[in-house]
Amino acid sequence: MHGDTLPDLKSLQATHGYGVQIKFTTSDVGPAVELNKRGARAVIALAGAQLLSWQPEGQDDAIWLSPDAKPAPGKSLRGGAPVCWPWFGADPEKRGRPAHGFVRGTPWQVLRTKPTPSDVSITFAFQVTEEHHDLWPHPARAELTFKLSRDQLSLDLETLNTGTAPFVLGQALHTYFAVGSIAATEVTGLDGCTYIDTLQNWTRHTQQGPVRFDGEVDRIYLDTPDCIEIVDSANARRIAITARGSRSAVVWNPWIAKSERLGDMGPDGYRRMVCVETANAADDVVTLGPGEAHTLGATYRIRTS
Ligand code: TA6
Repeated sequence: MHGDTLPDLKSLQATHGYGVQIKFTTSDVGPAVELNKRGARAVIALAGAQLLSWQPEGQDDAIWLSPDAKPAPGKSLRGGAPVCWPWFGADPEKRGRPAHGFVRGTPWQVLRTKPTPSDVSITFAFQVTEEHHDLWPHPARAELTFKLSRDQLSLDLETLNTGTAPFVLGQALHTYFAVGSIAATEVTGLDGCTYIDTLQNWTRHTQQGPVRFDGEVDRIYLDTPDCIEIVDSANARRIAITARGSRSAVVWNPWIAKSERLGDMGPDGYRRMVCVETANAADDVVTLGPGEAHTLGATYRIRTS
């Protein structure tokens, strides 16, 4: 898939659709694919292969999407799970390239779909080509697989270095989770971790206890454990995040002033979301040699006990 054209939904349905389990459709925010499995549902925008919604069986949506989300070429929708690749955050080379890389909001190719008795999956691909050379001169391919089962959703982002020189890869699954009230939300599992506080001049600190929110939080946690949990007390549920190929995680809530600057968080949107991003960021970026591959993965599961 090259250029900015999105594929024809009819041909995608004919090639990759599968009854109610895999349906290509139009959504309020552009062409998307809907996955359904044993009472669970996920919706993914074709632009940027951006997760928009995930409802495990019997649960309300666990993904937050701004009511003001508007599609724009090369930009992600506010909310869902934008893919930050092949760098996280501001342009590491300070050349004025877009923050969080250049694959958000651009069409990814649908590579394959696969229903099984217990789950349904779809794989998207992004091929770096000559047209991206000014942005990123390294031949590479990214493949993002979503796998939905009754009570879990997995995202696995594999990067292959198809060139002849090594490159440094930074990335994140920049997921906006829905919570009942940010003031009654904690993130656990990070106690004792070092974090870089981007709001305190990128200085390093040690996390004491759960992460709580009474203002803007924008931190990159390092040497993170496999499992982090969002304790959503207002909804009497926890969202368990199990990471793969990652030892860093970003925790972000824009709060009031930043939400106003962003302008697309919707009225008081910050109260009902928290980003916990499974990443390879800061000290945790990955160097890929020619022909080498790395997978960044996350599995989400709701716990109510
Ligand atoms: O992951 C946190 C962060 O880097 C914040 O600093 C904020 O900029 C957020 O990402 C959203 O970035 P975006 O480019 O989507 O507005």
